[in-house]
Amino acid sequence: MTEPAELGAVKISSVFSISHEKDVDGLLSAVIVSRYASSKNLKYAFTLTDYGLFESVFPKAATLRNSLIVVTDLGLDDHSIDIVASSLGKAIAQGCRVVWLDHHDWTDKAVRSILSLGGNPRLTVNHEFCASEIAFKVLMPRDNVCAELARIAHDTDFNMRQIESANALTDALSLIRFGTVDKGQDFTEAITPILKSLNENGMAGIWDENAGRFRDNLLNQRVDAYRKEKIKKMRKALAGRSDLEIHGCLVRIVEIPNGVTTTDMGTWAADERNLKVGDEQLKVADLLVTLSPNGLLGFRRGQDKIQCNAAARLFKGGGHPYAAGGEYGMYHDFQAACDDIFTTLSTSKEWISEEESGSS
Ligand SMILES: [Mn+2]
Repeated sequence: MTEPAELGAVKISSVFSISHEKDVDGLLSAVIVSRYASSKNLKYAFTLTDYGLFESVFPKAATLRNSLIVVTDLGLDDHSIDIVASSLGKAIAQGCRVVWLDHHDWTDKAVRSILSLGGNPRLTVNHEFCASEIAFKVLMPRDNVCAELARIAHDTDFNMRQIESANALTDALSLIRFGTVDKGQDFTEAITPILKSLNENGMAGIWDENAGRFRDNLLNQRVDAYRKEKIKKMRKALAGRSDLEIHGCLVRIVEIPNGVTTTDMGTWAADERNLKVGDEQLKVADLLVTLSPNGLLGFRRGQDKIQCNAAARLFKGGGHPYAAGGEYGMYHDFQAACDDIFTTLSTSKEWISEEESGSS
C-alpha cells in the first residue's frame, strides 16, 4: 500500500463515504474516512449499506459534484456492476473522484469495471487486512486514532476477540441494527451519533476504558440486556444440540434463533465453562455447525485441523479455515436436518486435514 490518496488536480469540496453496515469493520472504515475529511477540512456525509441494496445507494453518488467518493468494506458483485459503474461514471463526469478500499473477493470483470471508469479511480483490494486497516494505511497512516480504530476492527473482523471494547461495539452495532430493522428505521441515521463521537475522540469518545463500559448509560444498559438475552438463547440452542462423532471428530449442530449470529455462538460454545448442560459437562466440539431458521449454515472449529471452508463447500458455501458459511435449505424437522448434514459430512474427509493450518 502506498501514500495517502492524493486528490490530484480535481477540485474536491466534500467527501461521500459508502461503507458496509453489517459490522464494526464497515463502521470504523467510515469513521476513518470521516477523519480524513476532517483533516482536509472537507464536508463529510456517509451512508452504510449491504449487498443487495446497491441500487438504492449508488445512484445517490451520481448526483454529487466535486466529491471524493470513498467506498469501503464492500465487494462488487458482477450483477451490481452496471448500476455501480454508471452511477460512479456520472459522478466522475461531474468532477468527482473515486477511491474504493476493500478486502473481499473481486472478479476480474468487477476490477476492470472500476479501473476503467476514468478520472484515475483508485482501487485497493487486499485480503490480508480488514477494510479499516486498509483505509487507515491508505488515507490516514500517521493518525493515532485511526490506528486504534483499525486495531479494533481487525480484532472483530478476524474474530480474535481480545479487545473488550471491540466485543462491546460488535454487540452494540448488532442490537442497534436489529432495533432499526424491527422499527423500520434508517440504520445510517441511528448510528450517526456514534460515528460522530468516534470521529472526534476515537474509542475514548464512546467507551470508558477504565470502567470497561460505554459512556452512554442507556446504550450500556441495552448492551448488557442484549448480552443476557443472547446467552439465554445460546443456552437453549445448546440444550437442543445434536452431536455425532464423524471420522473421529466431534461434530455438533445447533439451531440458532434470530438475534444470535454464528460468530456469537461459535465464540461462546468454544469456552468449556459455557458447556454445562444440567449435570453434564460437554466437550468443546471439533466442528460446530449452526443452522438458522432460514436454512443457512455456519461453521466454526474447536481445533486447527478442521477446515471449515472445506466443510462449507459440501453445502454450496465457502469461507476461511476457521470460519465459513453454507446453505442447507428450508427445513421443518431439526433432527432430520441434522441427520442429513451428518450424512453429507461423513461422505468426505476433506474438512479434516492432517496438518494444522491457519489461525483459529
Ligand atoms: Mn470487513
